[in-house]
This record gives sequence, structure tokens and C-alpha cells, in this order.
Amino acid sequence: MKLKTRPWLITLSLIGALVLLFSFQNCAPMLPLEGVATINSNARPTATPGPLATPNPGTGGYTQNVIDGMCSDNVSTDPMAATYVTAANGTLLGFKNTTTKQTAIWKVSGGNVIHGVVCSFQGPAPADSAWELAGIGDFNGDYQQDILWRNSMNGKVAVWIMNGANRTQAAILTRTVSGVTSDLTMTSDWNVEGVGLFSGTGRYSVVWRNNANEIQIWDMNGVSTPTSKNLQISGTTATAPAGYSIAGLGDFNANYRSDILFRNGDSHVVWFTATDGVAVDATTFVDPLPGSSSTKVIGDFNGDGKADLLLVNSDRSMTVRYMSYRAQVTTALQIAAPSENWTPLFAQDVTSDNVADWIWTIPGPSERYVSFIPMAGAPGLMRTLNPLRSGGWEVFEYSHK
Ligand SMILES: [Ca+2]
Ligand SMILES: [Ca+2]
Ligand SMILES: [Ca+2]
Repeated sequence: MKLKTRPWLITLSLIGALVLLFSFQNCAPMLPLEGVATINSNARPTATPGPLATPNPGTGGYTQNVIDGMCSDNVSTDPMAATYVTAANGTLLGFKNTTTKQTAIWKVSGGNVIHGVVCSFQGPAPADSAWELAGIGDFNGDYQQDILWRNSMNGKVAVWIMNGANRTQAAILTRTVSGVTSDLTMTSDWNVEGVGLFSGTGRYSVVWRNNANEIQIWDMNGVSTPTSKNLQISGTTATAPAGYSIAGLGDFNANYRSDILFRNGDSHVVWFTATDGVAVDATTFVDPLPGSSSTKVIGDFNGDGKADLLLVNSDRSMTVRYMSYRAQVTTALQIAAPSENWTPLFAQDVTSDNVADWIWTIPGPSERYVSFIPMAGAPGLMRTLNPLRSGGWEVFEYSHK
């Protein structure tokens, strides 16, 4: 399908209308761009809120302070908070405030933000503000996404087990060696590259990479010690190809193990992960990826269980490749360039239909909006979630599955 019609949004709207007409999916009401700033005051406290009047104690150690970070869903005092509506399936979106070091978490379901909280780790202990959102994924296998935190000062890693936007369990991860238990740490040259399926347990794993191109996988186990492992190519520990960045994770062959896409200009390498979650087959897609494109979004856009690619070209037009293992299964879908500053970020299933939708930020009259295009084999009508408030708030971008 070739789309040339101007403007881009109208084109997608027509497709979306057809999708809505014939599939009866994504039935949540469309939110007009100008109307989404309305937030009522029916806030409720989180399940385990920290008392706002009592800052973190700062009694010398900060081991517990990340756990006791203060979260609020008071929409009158925390404009990135959102009103609780109902519990349902869905996904979590994260936000970082580069100024205040706060973190916001939205639970999104059915295309609506149903609960949002704003968390502060600032307190008397200065290290508190060093805790940063590092990953989102289901780390205990209950189908609810959880939060991974990383301390940029001391390298410690913490997990919040979540029920929607409510924190139900939290711990700094530890390990025990020769009977001695200590906090797990990762030095600053290690980066979290994504969260994906590498264990076969239903619990997601964290992919780390360091400056020496070493890859380490943590198979998560709730707030207990993760199992650390290396991937292997032909029985030898695999290192990332030098000069290649990880464009994202996706299960391209539907074996319930995430595969890793590396890119370096117009070159790419894909590591297809075997069902043991360790052995990888390093190969390429059949069709090359143009060097002028960026692999912006990876996700299963048509619900066949296999990850697909959204490429953003240098002229901001986009190409969608529906993939099966190494090859695209249909002619690529070309999409005309969206308006200036309309930015696709990543894919998440915000409509809870097991098809990954495209998360965007788009400019509004005074604030940017977090928006999404529901996918069901074709792009649907773009819909807006809440505004992304000004004052340092940025969407936490992550690669998932
Ligand atoms: Ca979970
Ligand atoms: Ca796979
Ligand atoms: Ca697919």
C-alpha cells in the first residue's frame, strides 16, 4: 500500500476509520487533541504511598530510601499524575523529569491513562536523586509490568513489583557469595539496553551492555537475585559487534525468545536467540536496512506473534516492514512524513489486544501530548493520551520484547 495523500494524519484517520468500522476493535472514545487536558480531582492514594509530610529519613544510609520514595497521584499537586479509573490489563509508560529528578508512571489500558503516579526520591540523603528509571517489564511473571531502578552514583539496582501504578513490593537487588550477602552493583560503563524474553519462565530479562561490547543478561526473579548469564555464538561467549548499537529487541521468529537487532549505518546484524535463551544465531535480514533510516520502533504490529519494524527515513517518511524471521512477509507499507515534531518513540500494547501500538509525542498548543496509533495489521486513528507536562518531563524510551 502506497500512501501519498496530504496531510498524513487525514490519511491515517481514514485507514483508522476503516479499521474501527470493520474490526470493532479499539472502541474507546477518540480523545480530541484539544480536550485531553481535562483531569478531574478524584484522586486516590497509591497502595503504599510515602507520607508527603515526612521526607525520607536520611539516617546515614540510603538503602531503603529508594524503596520508600514518595509517590503521589494527587492531580492537583502533581500534574503528571492521572486519575484512577479501574483496574485492567494494559501497559506502563514511564517519564523522567530532568529538572526535578522525579519519575512519573502511567498505567495505560484500553487506550486511556487509568492511573498515574509521580514519584520523588529526593530527600535528605543526596543519593536518593541518583535513582533513575532503567527498565519496564514483567519481572515476576504475573503479567503486570514492573519497574527497574538504577542508582547512578553507587551502581545499585532496585525492583518495584507493580499492580498497575501501585507498588506492591520493592527491594534493592542483592546476591550471596560464599554465604555473604551484598547489594548487586553494575559499574557505570554498563547500560541497560532493553528488557526482553530470554528465560522461558514468563519473567522478562534485562539486557546489559558495557563499553567493551560485553553483553550480560539478567533473568529476573521478582525482587530476588536475578540469574546472570552470557549469550553464546557457536558455544563461545558472544560480544556485541564493535561499532554497532542495539537498535532494539524483538521476537522476529515467534519462539518466545527476544532477538537483538544491531545497527551500524546501513549494516545490521540480528542475533536470533535459541529456545535455551543462551545460544544465538548471528545473521541478517534478507532485505538490507537503508543507511539513511533509523530503526525507530520494533513490535508486533499485526498480531502474528512476530516482531515487525518501523523505519524512519531521513526525509521523516516511514516504512513499515511486517516480518517473519529474516524476511518481510508483505510489501513494505510506506507512510508519508508526519508533521514537524511528530515523533514516534517505541511500541507498547496500550489497547490490550496483544498487538503493539506506536507511542508518539506530538506538539500541542502549549504542551506536548503523549499519543498513540493503535495497530491491528494497519495503522489506526491516532489518539491522544494525557499531556506531557512542560518543566523537564521526558518520556522514558525503552526497548521491550
Ligand atoms: Ca509483574
Ligand atoms: Ca525469537
Ligand atoms: Ca508481526
